Amino acid sequence: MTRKRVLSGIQPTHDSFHLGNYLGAVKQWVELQKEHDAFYCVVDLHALTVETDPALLRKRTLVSAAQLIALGVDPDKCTLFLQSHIAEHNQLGWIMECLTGFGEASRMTQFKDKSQKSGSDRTVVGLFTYPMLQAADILLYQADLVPVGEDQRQHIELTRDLAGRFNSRYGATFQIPEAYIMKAGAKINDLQDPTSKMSKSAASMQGVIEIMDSPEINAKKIKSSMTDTGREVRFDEKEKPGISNLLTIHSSLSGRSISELENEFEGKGYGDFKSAVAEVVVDYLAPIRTRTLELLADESALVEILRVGAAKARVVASETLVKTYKNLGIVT
Ligand code: ATP
Ligand code: LTN
Repeated sequence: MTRKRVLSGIQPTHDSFHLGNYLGAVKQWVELQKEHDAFYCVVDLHALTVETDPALLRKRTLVSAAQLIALGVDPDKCTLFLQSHIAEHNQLGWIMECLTGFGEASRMTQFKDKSQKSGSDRTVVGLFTYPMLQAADILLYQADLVPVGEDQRQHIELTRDLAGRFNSRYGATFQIPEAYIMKAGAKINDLQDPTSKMSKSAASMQGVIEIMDSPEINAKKIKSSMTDTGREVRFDEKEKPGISNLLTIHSSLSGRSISELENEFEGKGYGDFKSAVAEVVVDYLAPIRTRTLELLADESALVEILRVGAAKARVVASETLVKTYKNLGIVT
């Protein structure tokens, strides 16, 4: 039986991934590579929709790739590459743009939210066409499954519509992909504002655990996380959002169930519990940070890993593009 094909991408828009990115996304990537034919890319071209200093883009692209590897994305088990290394993404992206209605693209909520925030003069056209490039990322690899967060569901729906539209106009060309929406339990909240998701665009980073932060900083952030009322360590998202979030974090990293943790901390205070969570987080992240720094120290070896990944990706991408061009009537 052939393995199902998986594709996902992550933007290199920050100096470090946070715990939400890991538990909500990358951890699933690591799981899926075991039984699937997985393609994972750092979508550096998508990151150009936000103006970034060139040195910073370069650094963030490499640190993203290094963190993925340190977190367990294994270049020997999956195909790990940079989007910009495969020109076919832009080539198919244009075709997707020619297939998408203006109104259809205007209905994308991520575009509406982001463009509203910056105003039309500061919104680039690339932000508008972002979902069509994302569709190309997915369809080039004939992906069956696309692991993403809930916020990406609409983009995957658009990708499915575009693939279906192309196939019915020009003949069977693309696999229709399915969104593989990660489980709700994997949503990690901000430590200071535990009713909002942990996010790299948070107003303050005090509630955000970053993989590349030092163990001391991360331990401190957990110990000074927002304290709920009461004293009991119990999972109750309404009454105790802070403690519930910490229980989710502990359980996801230690592999122990929430009820086991509730029993262990029965009769103990929040202070003891926070120290235990800090220890679990620090013990888990410290080797990952060290491994990321090691990978970054040998930049040419890291770039070589990405080139090898790109060579594997290119075989599939070019085959799909040739088929697409032929079906469109482009002389090849
Ligand atoms: P922003 O909050 O600025 O939109 P982000 O921190 O959500 O950015 P993205 O680059 O959009 O980061 O997300 C990368 C991946 O991490 C996505 O698949 C997203 O669903 C997931 N993710 C981000 N934050 C969380 C979180 N707090 N809990 C679970 N998953 C998350
Ligand atoms: N838009 C996604 C990132 C992304 C992606 C992809 C995800 C770009 N191309 C292809 C899955 C498949 C995001 O913002 N999380």
